[in-house]
This record gives sequence, C-alpha cells and structure tokens, in this order.
Amino acid sequence: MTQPRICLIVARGRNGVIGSDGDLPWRLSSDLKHFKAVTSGKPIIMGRKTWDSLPRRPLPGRLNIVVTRQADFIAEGGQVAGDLTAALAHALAQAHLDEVDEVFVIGGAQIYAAALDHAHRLYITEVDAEPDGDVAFPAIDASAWAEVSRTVCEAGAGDDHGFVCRVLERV
Ligand code: VY7
Repeated sequence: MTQPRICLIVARGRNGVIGSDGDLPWRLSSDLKHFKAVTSGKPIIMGRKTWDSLPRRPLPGRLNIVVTRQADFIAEGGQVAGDLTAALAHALAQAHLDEVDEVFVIGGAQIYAAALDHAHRLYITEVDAEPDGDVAFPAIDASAWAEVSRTVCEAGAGDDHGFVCRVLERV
C-alpha cells in the first residue's frame, strides 16, 4: 500500500471553538457516530488532555496513541508517545501492518496545531453554533485546501445543533 494519509478529524463551532473546561461544548450524538464510523480500525493520535477527557478509554477497535511529555505516563489500553513525530511514526507503522490507508489526529487544540502542517486530509464537522469555550481549532489557510465532500445533517435526537460534515484535501 502507498503511504497512509495523515488526517485530522474535528468538530468545531462557527467561532472555531472545540472544547470548554475539558469537555465538548455540545451534545452531538450523530457526530459521535460519524467520528466512530470514520476512525474505526485506524490508528488515532490524541493529546493527553483529550485522553483524560474521554468517557471511555481506550476508544475500542483502534490503536490509541497518547502524546505527552510526562516520561512516566501510563495510558491503560493505549500507547504513549513523547512527541507528535514519534506518535505519527508509530501510527503510520501500524497502518502499514493493518493495511489501512489513514491515520487520525483526533485532538485537542495543541495537537491539532502541531499536526496541521503534516496533514493531507481534514474531516471537519462544522457545527451550527458559537459556543463559549477555552480551546479552538487553529485557523486554516483556505487557499491550501479543497473541499472534496460535504454532507448536511439536520439536528436529530441527541443533537444540540445541526452540522455539516466536510472533507478537505490539501491542494
Ligand atoms: C470523543 C466521546 C466523547 C463524549 C462521549 C462519547 C469529531 C469528535 C471528535 C472527538 C467527537 C469525542 C465519546 C464517541 C466515540 C465513540 C466512543 C465514545 C467511539 C473528533 N468530528 N467528533 N470526539 N465517544 N476528533 N472529531 O467526543 O469521544 O468512537 O467508539
């Protein structure tokens, strides 16, 4: 297989906000299903704060890689990497072994900021909301990315807001 693609997956408000007080700023059951469908079976990389925020650890059916500078950090059910470069190397090696074509950076803000330069594809859920929060997705250079897919989702049961699932690829 060719080199697996490095992908970021995120849900962000119109104001860029992705989190508030260590949690998501909304309840979006349909987006969690989308997230699970897109990432299942593929390695996922996250920052330590995102790992701590998960209601269930590890996310099942995927290699979970946690980035932290804490040399003694233990991620039960996951793997630990000391920086993003090491995490990407591990994820790409596993993707080759598993013959999957994508690895995912799933957040949060610090890891997205570091990973954006490495990314080939962005899965962005544009949430129809402008929530208060303390962490945001980094600004992206619109001229560097082309939209290849767009799916509009009305708010269903368990969704606080409607949203649009977009896929962008680096030009
Ligand atoms: C991570 C959860 C958070 C709260 C409740 C359940 C997009 C999302 C992320 C990260 C949503 C999370 C979950 C959902 C996934 C389930 C396990 C339970 C699974 C992201 N678009 N949406 N995120 N889980 N990076 N991008 O909220 O998880 O996948 O098995």
